Amino acid sequence: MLIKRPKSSEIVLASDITPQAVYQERRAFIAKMAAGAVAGGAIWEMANREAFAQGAAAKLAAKRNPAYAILETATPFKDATTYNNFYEFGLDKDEPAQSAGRLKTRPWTVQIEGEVKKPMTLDIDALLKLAPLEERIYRLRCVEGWSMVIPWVGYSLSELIKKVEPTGNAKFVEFISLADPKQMPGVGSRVLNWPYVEGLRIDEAMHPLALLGLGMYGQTLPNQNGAPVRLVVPWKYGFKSAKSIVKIRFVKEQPRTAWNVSAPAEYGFYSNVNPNVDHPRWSQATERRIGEDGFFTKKRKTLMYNGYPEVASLYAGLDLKKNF
Ligand SMILES: Nc1nc2c(c(=O)[nH]1)N[C@H]1C(S)=C(S)[C@@H](COP(=O)(O)O)O[C@H]1N2
Ligand SMILES: [Mo]
Repeated sequence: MLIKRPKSSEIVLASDITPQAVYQERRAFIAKMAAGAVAGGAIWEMANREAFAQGAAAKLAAKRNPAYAILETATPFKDATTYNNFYEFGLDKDEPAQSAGRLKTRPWTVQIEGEVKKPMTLDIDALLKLAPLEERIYRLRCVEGWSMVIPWVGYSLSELIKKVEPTGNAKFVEFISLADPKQMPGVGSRVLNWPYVEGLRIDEAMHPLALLGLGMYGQTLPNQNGAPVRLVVPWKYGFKSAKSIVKIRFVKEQPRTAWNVSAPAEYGFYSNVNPNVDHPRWSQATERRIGEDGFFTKKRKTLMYNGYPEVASLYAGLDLKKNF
């Protein structure tokens, strides 16, 4: 493959810039390629052919939203689906791919309750139809120091939130994953309190970048990636992105999240990707991109908010060293 990968300094987050600037940046990007005659979108497809060499699964058509597409090489499908954190299916990275096959993802309902005017229970087909599906290319960075670039399919979580009409008391949103020991062998372990719970402040949850994920790589979510519905919060460490969600609850108080309960000194509520705040046991300044590991592969510098600076205003006045 002769196509050059963009350096991190060349990463373009289209939502940061005007359409004109997007166009110029894309032209500059294309000019760097030997095959200068090919259109920008096609170059991305070419560079990502390997990523799309995937097994058979239910197709999920979605239009790419260029405002939410980072121009980085996507992680190969095989890596994104065999190197997973999903503790309900085991602690090792390869275990979810081996044991999540038995998870029954249909029928599936998500119960939405708490401080809302219109509580509702939606099944997966209703969720698939709730808003137009978009493809968004987001980074997911794990607190362990690795990252992936994944073409997700879904829509802004705010679409769902608007439907249920939160009351003035809804200050936080809690996301609760399935915890079924019959289907999930890891739920027997005591590393976490089950069910897995995550949470966002309501304004974070309403930010258009926060994605309700229903698919990836043009198909429905593989079970090990959180089928049939998960959260993807691209500016936060991966553990905020709860998988296989069965309940969404609007609450007054900050939720007690699973990782925060198990290790409060290591995993705060906010969990913003922040290269300046070390994890107590290791640095967060750099990351390893899954799929490009080799003996001589240099680590990448981790970017503030994982490279999504438009969320910074959500945290104005908050001490990010205390509120990690
Ligand atoms: N229910 C549940 N959700 C979860 C986890 C988990 O163990 N259980 N792990 C989290 C962590 S630590 C990460 S890094 C991401 C990994 O998502 P991926 O396997 O799709 O890359 O899922 C997050 N969501
Ligand atoms: Mo993670």
